[in-house]
Amino acid sequence: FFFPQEQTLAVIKPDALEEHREEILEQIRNSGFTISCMKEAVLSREMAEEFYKEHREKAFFSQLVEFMCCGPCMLMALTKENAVEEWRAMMGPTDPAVARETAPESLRARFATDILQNSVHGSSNLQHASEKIDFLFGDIVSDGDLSSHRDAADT
Ligand code: DGI
Repeated sequence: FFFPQEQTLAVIKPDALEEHREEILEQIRNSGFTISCMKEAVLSREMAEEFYKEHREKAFFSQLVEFMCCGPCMLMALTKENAVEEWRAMMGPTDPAVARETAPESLRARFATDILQNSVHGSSNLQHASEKIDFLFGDIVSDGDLSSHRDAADT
C-alpha cells in the first residue's frame, strides 16, 4: 500500500514529560517519524481551552484544561506516511485500563495514570492535525511546505 506523507500534532502531556520524555522521543524516532517542529511550553488556560474546544460541552472539560496547564507539555508536528493513524496506534486507547487490556505495548498502557492524565495526545484526523499545528506553530509548518516536500520527493 502507498500512504501519502502526512503531518499530525503530537503532545507529551504534563504527567509524562518529566519522567518519560526520553523514552517517548526515542520511540517516536525509532518508528520512523520525522519531528518537523518541537517546542516545550506551559500552555495558558486560554490556549488549553482553545486546543480542546471540541470538548467544551463535556463534563470533564474544566478538569482537562486544568490538567493541560499544570506543567510543561512537549508539542510536536510529526511527519510520516499515514502519520495520524500510526501515532494514534502508538498512543493506544484513551483509557489506560483499556489500553493495558487491548494494546499493552502502547504509550498509554505503559505511562498513563488514568483516563484524564493519559500521557500523550494525537490528532484524530487530518483536519484537526492541520488546525492544531497552525494554532501551536503558526506558519512554521504549513501545508504548502509539506506539499513542496512531497513534490520534491516524487521527482
Ligand atoms: O483523543 P483522545 O485523547 O484519545 O480522547 P478524547 O478526544 O475523547 O478526549 C480528549 C481528552 O479528554 C483525553 O485524552 C482525556 C480527557 N478525557 C476523555 N474522556 C474523559 C476524559 N477525562 C475525564 N476525566 N473523563 C473522561 O471520561
